[in-house]
Amino acid sequence: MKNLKLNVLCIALLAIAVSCKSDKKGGEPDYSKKVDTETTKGIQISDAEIERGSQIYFDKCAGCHGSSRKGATGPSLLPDGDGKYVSMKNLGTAGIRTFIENGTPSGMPEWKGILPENDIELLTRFLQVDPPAIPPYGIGEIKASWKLIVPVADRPTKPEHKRNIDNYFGVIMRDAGKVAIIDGDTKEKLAVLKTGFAVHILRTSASGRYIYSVGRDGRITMIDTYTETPTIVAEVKGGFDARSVEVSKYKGFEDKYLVFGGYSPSHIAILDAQTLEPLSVTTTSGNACDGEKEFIEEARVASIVASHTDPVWICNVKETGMVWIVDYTDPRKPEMTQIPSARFLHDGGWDSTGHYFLVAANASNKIVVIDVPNKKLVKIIETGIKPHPGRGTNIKNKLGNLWVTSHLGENKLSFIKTNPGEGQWTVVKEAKAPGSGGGALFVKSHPKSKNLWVDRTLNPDAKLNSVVDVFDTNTLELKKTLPAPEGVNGRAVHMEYNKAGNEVWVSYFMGEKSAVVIYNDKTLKVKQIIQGDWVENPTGKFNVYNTTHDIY
Ligand code: DHE
Repeated sequence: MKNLKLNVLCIALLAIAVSCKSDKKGGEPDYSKKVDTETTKGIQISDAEIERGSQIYFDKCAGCHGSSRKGATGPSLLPDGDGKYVSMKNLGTAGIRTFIENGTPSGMPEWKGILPENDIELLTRFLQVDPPAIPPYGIGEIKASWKLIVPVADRPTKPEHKRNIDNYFGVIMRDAGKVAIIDGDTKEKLAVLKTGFAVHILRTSASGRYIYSVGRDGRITMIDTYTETPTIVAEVKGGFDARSVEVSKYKGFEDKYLVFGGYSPSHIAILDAQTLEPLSVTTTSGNACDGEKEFIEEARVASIVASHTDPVWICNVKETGMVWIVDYTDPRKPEMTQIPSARFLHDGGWDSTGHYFLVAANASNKIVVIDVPNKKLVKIIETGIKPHPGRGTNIKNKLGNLWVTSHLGENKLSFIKTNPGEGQWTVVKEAKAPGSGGGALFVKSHPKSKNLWVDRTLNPDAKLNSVVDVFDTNTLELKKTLPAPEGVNGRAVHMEYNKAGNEVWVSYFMGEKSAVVIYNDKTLKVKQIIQGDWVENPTGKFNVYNTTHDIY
């Protein structure tokens, strides 16, 4: 019913947008180099603008609408439509602008005030012309981009310092294209490393020694924490665009192999985790999970996790809704098992036993449960509008062992029972944060904590997107809402515990006063604020021990 309401709202917005259609705006910029090609049919756009438009699109839109603009979580944005959604040409300049500026109730953020006016104006034209073709990118191209900066033989064999690597934090400075390594014990900044455009996530090797980053430019950067100052030792471009990377964690394979999940091209690449030399590439294009025999070329790899009990990674293919279990025993010829589930697979994590993997199928409002050792689908659970768990989090109370997800499309936390007994693999409880609307991206707890932390990053209300809510894991009642501390502003995003489980680090980005705020998990008081010229739009933070051992 709620879904229906949202769809009706979207259609209403669309209708308003279409009725506003007008290709001529007042005060048009002066296009000195106009190109009026056949495909553009009256839309004037130069080659340089196509290039710039592609960059903005890749950075801000491709994640939801697909690299080739054929749609994913968001609708297709093709000039002539795809028979399902309105064509961009029909929507027209003013209609496209309405969407970009205001967003939609179903989760598209409003870009007014975030994207410069010039960029919004350019996008309104860029979307009405054919998308530029994506060139091929296979193992040869990956190898050509590979840089082994410090060969294995030249690296230290043990740490050159006495610091506690287990409590290091890798912190993403998204817009700066950098990763800061911070000593979680002393809170000192140890290094700020140039890692590539808009790094998305970090993962650590099974030993905890190496930190790997991957970002929207498809670049993987490998950081060694054994050196006095953390150093980049290798890098490679696995594709044009990516969101995920993971390493082999099974006994005997520690720090051996790395998997890269490509958004564009859609492929799984396996690399040597010591050097980043590519070993194999497998396309993920294929038939969709729901038996429609629909072949999907742009089948992007979303979240990836590594099993601790088997030599496998779980790679979630977004558009096909197929969960791939990739056995890396022979990395040049990996064995792949595909499990049909639901669309579109996005983010997910382990239950507390590490036997089951739970992943959001956000376009169908479901959470998919996979029995990893037995390579089979256990259950598909309806939770709420666009579940967005991050890796989710595991808590325990009288209801049992519960895995938690937040939702992007509505104000709801869903608690799924994971241990055997009545109610296993069902939502046994729901909770709401204060205020209305969704926008929550991440949840986090720790086995030693009685708190559950939730953000509301994409809620359009600044009063809600700048706070974090803390719930009691026993009662599942709200304990406290923590506003941005004085001297800090922006949107609160992503929480991470320290190794001891008594501090929580929260990022503030997209404001004028970015920061990483460290809270005492017991008192919920601010312990320290990390700010400075180098703290530029921080997003994800990854504690080495928790990331290595999948503690969340
Ligand atoms: Fe993310 C995780 C994709 C927008 C910050 N993001 C993920 C994962 C995927 C993904 C597939 C899971 C990786 C894994 O676990 O292996 N994210 C996407 C998108 O496609 C999307 C919607 C649009 C885009 O263009 O990227 C998107 N993500 C965002 C943001 O706007 C965020 C808030 C800031 C940013 O980087 O632009 C953001 N995503 C994150 C973070 C994680 C993440 C911090 C890791 C969470 C974790 O704890 O593991």
